[in-house]
Amino acid sequence: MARFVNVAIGQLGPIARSETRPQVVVRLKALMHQASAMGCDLIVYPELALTTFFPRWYMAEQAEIDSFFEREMPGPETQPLFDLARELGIGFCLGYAELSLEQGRAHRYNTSILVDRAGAIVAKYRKVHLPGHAEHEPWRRFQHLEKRYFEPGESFDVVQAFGGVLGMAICNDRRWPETYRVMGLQGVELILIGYNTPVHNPPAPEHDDLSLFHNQLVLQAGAYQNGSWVVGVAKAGIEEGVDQIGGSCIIAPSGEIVAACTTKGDEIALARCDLDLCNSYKRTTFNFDVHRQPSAYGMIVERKGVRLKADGTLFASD
Ligand code: CDV
Repeated sequence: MARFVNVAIGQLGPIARSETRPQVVVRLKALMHQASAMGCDLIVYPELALTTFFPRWYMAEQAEIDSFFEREMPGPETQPLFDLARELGIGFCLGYAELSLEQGRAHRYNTSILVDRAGAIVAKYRKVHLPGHAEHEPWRRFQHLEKRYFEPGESFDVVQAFGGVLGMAICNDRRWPETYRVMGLQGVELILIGYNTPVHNPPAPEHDDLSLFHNQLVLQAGAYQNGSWVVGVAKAGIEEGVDQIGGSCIIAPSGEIVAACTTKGDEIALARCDLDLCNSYKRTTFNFDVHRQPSAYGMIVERKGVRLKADGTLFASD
């Protein structure tokens, strides 16, 4: 039996700092209605999709920081999205800032959830690769304080859902091959990735002209090298004065882009993802059991950063 999942990109345009959760949920619901009319099974929203991208500001008061976090999911303001999903029989993937109380201590994560067609949360992912910096750096045109406001997540798990093996990653994770490979080793067939990517990279402005290219490059490589579908979804446009890339797209296991958004606003693009298209890649070129050589890859987990030999010329093995 064919395993098709009709996946919709639920790209968002900018969210102003003054925009409330209920106002954003109205936009998310409008996208869900459009996706439903197009025969969608699963709609994917961006990273931190309920508020403006708040790590761009240094905030000293924890209460102000916490105003961007969700203490429950669904909560009263997000419940209408879950209700609509159940009514329409559509699943969704949603990024948000999670405040979780664990043994009396508060923990804050940059999180995505996968919700099934019945409105039940079937998987939660906490962003592993947190970019940016932990201290206020006033020389930047805008801050990127994810390392200050979030703790990193700990794993890339996959889940059986929508008739296949699904995984999630968030924004900066998509630039790291380890993200895809850890899920690839669990047989992932569909990877859902929301992002907020400013065009301007303060520490490396020479990359600015390449930001859309780098987005496609890593999403396409991750898909092909692991024989998986990949869905990349932007929060795009000029948000509080910061221009964020669009470039939302769906990539087949061949590495080809099969659907893409064309604006930097709220927009749907949809692809019929045949999960069985993964098979020919997973069984041939990227048959891990046959071709991988893990004994040669030890440094990947033993070493965090680059180590040079004392003469500085060659990579050393420990
Ligand atoms: N939200 C992100 O993770 N953004 C990063 C930016 C800071 C480079 C990204 O990798 O797109």
